[in-house]
Amino acid sequence: MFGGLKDKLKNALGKFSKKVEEEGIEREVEVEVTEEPKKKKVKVKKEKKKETKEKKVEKKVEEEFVEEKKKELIEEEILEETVEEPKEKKEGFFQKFKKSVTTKKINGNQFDEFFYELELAMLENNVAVEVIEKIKESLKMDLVDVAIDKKEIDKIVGKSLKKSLEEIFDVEKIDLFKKIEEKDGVFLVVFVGVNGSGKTTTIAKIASMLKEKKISCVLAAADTFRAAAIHQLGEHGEKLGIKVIKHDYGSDPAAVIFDAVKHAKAKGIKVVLADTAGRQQSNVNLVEEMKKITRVNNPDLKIFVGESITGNDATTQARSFNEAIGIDAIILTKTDVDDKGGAIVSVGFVTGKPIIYLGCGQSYLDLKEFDPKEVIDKLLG
Ligand SMILES: Nc1nc2c(ncn2[C@@H]2O[C@H](COP(=O)(O)OP(=O)(O)O)[C@@H](O)[C@H]2O)c(=O)[nH]1
Ligand SMILES: [Mg+2]
Repeated sequence: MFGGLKDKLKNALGKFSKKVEEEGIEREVEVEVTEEPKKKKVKVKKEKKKETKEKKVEKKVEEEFVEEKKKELIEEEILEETVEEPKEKKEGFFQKFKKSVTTKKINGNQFDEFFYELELAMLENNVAVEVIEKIKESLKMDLVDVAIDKKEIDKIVGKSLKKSLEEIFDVEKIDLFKKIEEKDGVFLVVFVGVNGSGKTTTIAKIASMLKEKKISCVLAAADTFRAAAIHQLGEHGEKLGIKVIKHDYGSDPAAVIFDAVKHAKAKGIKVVLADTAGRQQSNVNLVEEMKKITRVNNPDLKIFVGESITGNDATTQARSFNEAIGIDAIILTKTDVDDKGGAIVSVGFVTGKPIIYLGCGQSYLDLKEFDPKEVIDKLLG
């Protein structure tokens, strides 16, 4: 994951910083810098604090006792109540001193020119245009017409990029297992996505996780468009020892899911995982089918499954499914064979929906919880 994008980003970032350094307008200024005192000093202070902490407890008990007594005396009208003046604030922990630095400044035109390389690297690695624009705006805010310490250019550019990636991944999170636990009754998850994106395999992976956590489930073979799909889910069910509810090939998928939920209710089963057919997302019949499934069964969660390696296609598909039926979360598969990683960076931002898991292989255990921090570290590390 990210082999290509990581290298290209690093390269482009290096060039960007170098250009700012070479072509930015240079001037020397005096700035006020706030800095922590040397470590040794901090340690001594901490130890001192520790000592006073114990004393403080004693003091507190004493003060509480005095307060108690005071109250009694006030109540008995022996003492007049006095209001204590607040103590003056202590001086800050940080010290200030002045230092002379050589700064660089770049204007908007220079920025656009310098950013081009970075833009190209992202485009080549399937990062969506919206995401590139967002990164561009963030970097611009941090770097254009701002005096940057010449020695810190690399660091500042890297930090700004990291910050904008954090913002890009900042979509509302979903904890699948917490949601299941919170639901009173059967929890229905419907998986949608185009053919071959990995829906059936992902369902089997999640079923395996549920089994591991001792949460009962059944699978609904609602990809009735292809006989092989029903068979494929059946095989996973057999391997995992989990029941699969199926109808004949060509039957109504909404009815299959309805039956699976009915079965789960009757048997006290907690979760239903429903597979669906995936022709192209633009296919009108498919969209109508998805809408009917949603209308009839009112799923607790609609998860879009997309192939990470298809890059911008996965992003476009996610957007289409979201517009058609309103997805709640995303799982990207085949990240083990995706060297670019653009979809991982883009799909959540474009849809406003969280990626919850990444598929990273073909075995049941190859499903990783999505961790934006880890992704950012991998990308920029
Ligand atoms: N390498 C890899 N292959 C995967 C992953 N997820 C699914 N696949 C493979 O992708 C192919 C299509 O998956 P499938 O679940 O049938 O897709 P569906 O048509 O959406 O149900 C199968 O050969 C899977 O084994 C993954 O995370 N990594
Ligand atoms: Mg399938």
